[in-house]
Amino acid sequence: METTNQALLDWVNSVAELTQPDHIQWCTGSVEENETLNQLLLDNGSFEKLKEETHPNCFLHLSDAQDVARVEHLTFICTEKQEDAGPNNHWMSPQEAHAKMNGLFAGCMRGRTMYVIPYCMGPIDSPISRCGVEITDSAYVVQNMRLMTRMGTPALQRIEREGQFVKGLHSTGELDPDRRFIMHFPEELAIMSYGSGYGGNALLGKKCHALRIASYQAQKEGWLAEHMLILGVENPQGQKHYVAAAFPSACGKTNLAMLIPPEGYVQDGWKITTIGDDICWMRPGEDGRLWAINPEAGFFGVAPGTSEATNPNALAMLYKDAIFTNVATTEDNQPWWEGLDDRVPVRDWQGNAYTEGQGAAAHPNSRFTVSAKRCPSYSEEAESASGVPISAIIFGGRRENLVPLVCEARDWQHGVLMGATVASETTAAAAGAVGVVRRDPMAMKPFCGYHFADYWSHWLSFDKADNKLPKIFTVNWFRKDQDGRFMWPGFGENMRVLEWILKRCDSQVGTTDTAIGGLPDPADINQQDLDIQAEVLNELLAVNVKGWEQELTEVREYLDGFGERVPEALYNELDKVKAGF
Ligand code: SAT
Ligand code: MN
Repeated sequence: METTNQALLDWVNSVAELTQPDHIQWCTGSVEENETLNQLLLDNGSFEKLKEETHPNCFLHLSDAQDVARVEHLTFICTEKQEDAGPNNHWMSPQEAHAKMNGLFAGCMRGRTMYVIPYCMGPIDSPISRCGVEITDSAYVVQNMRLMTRMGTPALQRIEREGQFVKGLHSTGELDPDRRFIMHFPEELAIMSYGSGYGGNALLGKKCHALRIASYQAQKEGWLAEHMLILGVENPQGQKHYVAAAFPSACGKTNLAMLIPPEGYVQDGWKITTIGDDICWMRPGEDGRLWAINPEAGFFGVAPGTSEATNPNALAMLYKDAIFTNVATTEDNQPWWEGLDDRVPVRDWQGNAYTEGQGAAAHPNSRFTVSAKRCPSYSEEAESASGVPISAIIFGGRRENLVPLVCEARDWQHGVLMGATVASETTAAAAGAVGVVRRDPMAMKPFCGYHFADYWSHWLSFDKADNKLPKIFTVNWFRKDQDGRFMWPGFGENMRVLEWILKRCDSQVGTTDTAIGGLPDPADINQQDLDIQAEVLNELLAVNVKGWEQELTEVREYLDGFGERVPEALYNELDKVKAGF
């Protein structure tokens, strides 16, 4: 018997009966297990070894060309009542979904090994953490889960102590897009995913558990499961603040989480530490502040654009013990992607010979997987059982126009409206058109496991007298001028905006109050060594009244789309903004 938890044992047995694997392997997380699976993946061609001298213990995985991103149109929330899933989700009844999935899973692991991966999302000893078990027939998934979660024996022991776990069943199936579904059963704390081996579709601890299922649990239990990075900022006086920031996929969360401040800041003694780059679970502590953990233990980051200039910390962690998915390779078999450097790769992400000028060599959503411990800026606080107290929450998006560089909400309620209505241009992280503006509330559009209107009510419910809630801000690093050039330098220079935000948290600077919120006086943004013209900064911090009136009309229509469940408070806030012009 592999576990003392009867429910787990029964479930594993019933899955084996359904899927008919040749072997069942319970994953312990041991070093030998890691080595054996790497060897197996090398032997069956799923892994290729990268150059050992420059990239020890690094592997390349090239996926099926049709399986390179999350598939939102095939992702379902299966609640008993359709309205509980909300218009923000595709819905299927649990009965229909189970029938469909049981059909797909029947006998699908014949000739394969079924891996049972107990995992813990968050530090093993944290009360905020939650456990799950993923069953999969993909050794690639096991190796990614090993880097992304705390998996194996310690997680199983916690499950045996607590009795509770999320059940995730995954098979790569035939990788046929017509036989691909990602089903969530929040009421059963269960996930079933078939037909894809790609990150967010297959590493079930990540978006499926830590966001879709966890957001549902969080609403019932009074906490928040969010698509946010968490970073620590230490000022020259040694005071530490923690910031949580929500951005849609592939909008620079990893870069912001690992930011290296401009030279002058470093000399003055500013420091940024990384807690997480994608997911944040937070709850009010006894002191009324929101305390947050990163439920993950690794990074599944977008490779293209990652370079010595944009994210030196990320680059530093990618020379050892990493998995690269769908990147290109150089002549001497090093991983390569657009934006890394000016070498020309010889093989593209599909394994074909590549010559210069043939377009992108790495897939735009190619990824690296690496343990967080490899990151030079990774903070010890990320392992803290109590989490870290959050001083500021940031909502961001990718908007060429209109949205200012930074703007502060008047209060929590206004901040919830800001978060609920942020929009962003779409990226390659999801299948579908790139560059289309869509509203992406709290960057949770593809990840909220229930009705958005109920989610906003849940956010509003934290506004209680005893809570000392973070201040809320919006940011936009992506404004462009008439010639299509970025107006703000971004990356490390975003430190200047963070500094302003923290000064606001400590009441050291004021704001210019406008209808849309509090904007900085440009003089309060540190411009030392910054190459930006005064008019450009002024424009980044200006309110385009006409543009905002149009935006507000669209925002109202958007809220209306969620029907009667939309909290009145959001409409009141919207009226306040409108009345402010
Ligand atoms: O969904 S993934 O976790 O694979 C990546 C992302 O979209 O953030
Ligand atoms: Mn993400």
